Amino acid sequence: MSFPKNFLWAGAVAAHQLEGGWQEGGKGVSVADVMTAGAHGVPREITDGVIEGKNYPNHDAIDFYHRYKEDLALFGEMGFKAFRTSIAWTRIFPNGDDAEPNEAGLKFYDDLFDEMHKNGIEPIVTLCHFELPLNIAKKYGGFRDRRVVDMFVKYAVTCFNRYKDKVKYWMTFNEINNQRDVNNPFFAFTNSGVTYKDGEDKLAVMYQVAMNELVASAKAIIEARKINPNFRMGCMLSMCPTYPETCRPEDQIVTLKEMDKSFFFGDVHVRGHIPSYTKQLWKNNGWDIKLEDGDEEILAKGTVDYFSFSYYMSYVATSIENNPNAVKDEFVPGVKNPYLKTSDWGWAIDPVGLRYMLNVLYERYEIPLMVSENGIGLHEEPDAEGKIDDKARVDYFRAHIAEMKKAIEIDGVDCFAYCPWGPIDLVSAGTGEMEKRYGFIYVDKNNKGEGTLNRSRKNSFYWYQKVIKTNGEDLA
Ligand code: BGP
Repeated sequence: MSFPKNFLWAGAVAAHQLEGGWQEGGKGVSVADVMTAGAHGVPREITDGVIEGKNYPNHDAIDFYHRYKEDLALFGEMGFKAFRTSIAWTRIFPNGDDAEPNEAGLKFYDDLFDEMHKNGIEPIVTLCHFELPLNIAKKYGGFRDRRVVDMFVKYAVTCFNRYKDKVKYWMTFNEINNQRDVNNPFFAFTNSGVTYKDGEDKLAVMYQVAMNELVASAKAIIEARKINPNFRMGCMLSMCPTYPETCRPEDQIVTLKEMDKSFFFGDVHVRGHIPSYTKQLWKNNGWDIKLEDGDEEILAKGTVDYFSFSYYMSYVATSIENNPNAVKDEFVPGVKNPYLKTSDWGWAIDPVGLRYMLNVLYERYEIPLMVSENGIGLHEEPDAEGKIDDKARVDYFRAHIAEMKKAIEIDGVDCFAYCPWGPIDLVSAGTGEMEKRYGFIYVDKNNKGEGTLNRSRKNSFYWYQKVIKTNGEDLA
């Protein structure tokens, strides 16, 4: 019993959460650059442009822009086979609608991917990870506007052409299904550059925006295959398995419908057509979701080669209104799971849910799977000797990897890569904190932005190094 021989042990990050250098090399302002620091229970503020005196943690982040050589060497030391990062759209097309790409931005990623290869690390690249050009959000209302589809495709094609010999694994939109929650303005803005207007039917807008993105993704994938037939093209969804609170039949229906909100995105990406349950939902609500002539063929042709997903937690759904067990958290819907502990940020820790999710996805789609994010945010301080014994992180990963192993070895799931989120401490997306730490590598920087930015190895660094070295056999 073992992991496949060429299993990709990796790590995952996103440009805006670690690069910094927000105005360097001709970079434009992204949606991430106008989001202030928040905290658990304190939403990040989305400001109208960059306002003097506010704390925007993504502007400098952990300065990977200048320190990537040191960081990649550390990932190489851990034995990474692959590393998932994103290209900041605003480094390539600073405003999104520029006629020509920005050479300095293209050059930065040339150097970055070269450096990965030097360290024996295969790049896995997300094209759009919560970092659309702000200009697209302001001038076009984000992906509400069909013209943005072609802007994305132009950006994607520019990247495919430039990096066709350096990058094999691509994914189009990060956690594209987050926007299904229309009540949290964070998701529409980060996913699609959308701000809902007072009085509009948010769900109708969400489905239109989602369709525009799904068409953009499919178009990009069709173009990618012309540029290099060896590319492996993927999607990326946030998958939180939802369990019914009880065996009450009504709870099963609510749970099914809850999962369908995410499966809609996966079904279009993988199966290449809009599922019947979604078409019916549009019809029942009288929503006129517009597609252009030829879109259905595009969706059918531009399907993905692999399905990637982030896995952090599971949810619980209930059919009971005003259920007293409801969780009150902006990022956690539903009711509490009495069988699971939660992290300091209220996310249920559920390793078995990863095995369950891998099974559900593989049975549904029958294409290779990648766990493109998994990890736990912890409060951490170095001890008197400057060391960090992050046992809780090791426990978390040990349990999750063990369940992923069962999915592969016992259940026959074809999973080819595992990317712990934030192998190096970085700015959290949801709360904008530095001190929600995910890394195997500690970065000396606090929520106020103070610190030396020095990197140091936590205990989990050596543990993950051993896991990779033994191809997942030694999890002790
Ligand atoms: C996912 C995002 C990542 C990442 C991660 C952890 O939603 O794809 O960008 O940040 O979650 O979330 P957070 O940073 O809010 O702890």
